[in-house]
Amino acid sequence: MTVPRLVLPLAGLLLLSGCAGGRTSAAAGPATTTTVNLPPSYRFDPEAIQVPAGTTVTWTNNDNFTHSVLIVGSNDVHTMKPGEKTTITFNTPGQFDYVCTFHTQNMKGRVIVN
Ligand SMILES: [Cu+2]
Repeated sequence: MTVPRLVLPLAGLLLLSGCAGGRTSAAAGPATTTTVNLPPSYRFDPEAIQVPAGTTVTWTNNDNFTHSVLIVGSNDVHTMKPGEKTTITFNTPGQFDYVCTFHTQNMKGRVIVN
């Protein structure tokens, strides 16, 4: 007996669609990355990241307004005009919340250092 022509390709399609069904959990927790983007408008993306101790994190202001990064509890304001970057090195494990000093109500972020 021969296998009907359509059965094997169809089985392949079903397998593929089964694999694509799972959703990634990008929004569930801090992203593992060393770069934070400031896209238009007024936000840090991703808002929360996690890095190992000793990591230098880079923020890039791709918005059309001046923003800044101020680690809560420090006095070191890192101001970025449109197109500018700033970096902060995190040597101590812990949770570091930060704000944009120009838009403290809207722009908040967090760096978790492991
Ligand atoms: Cu801002």
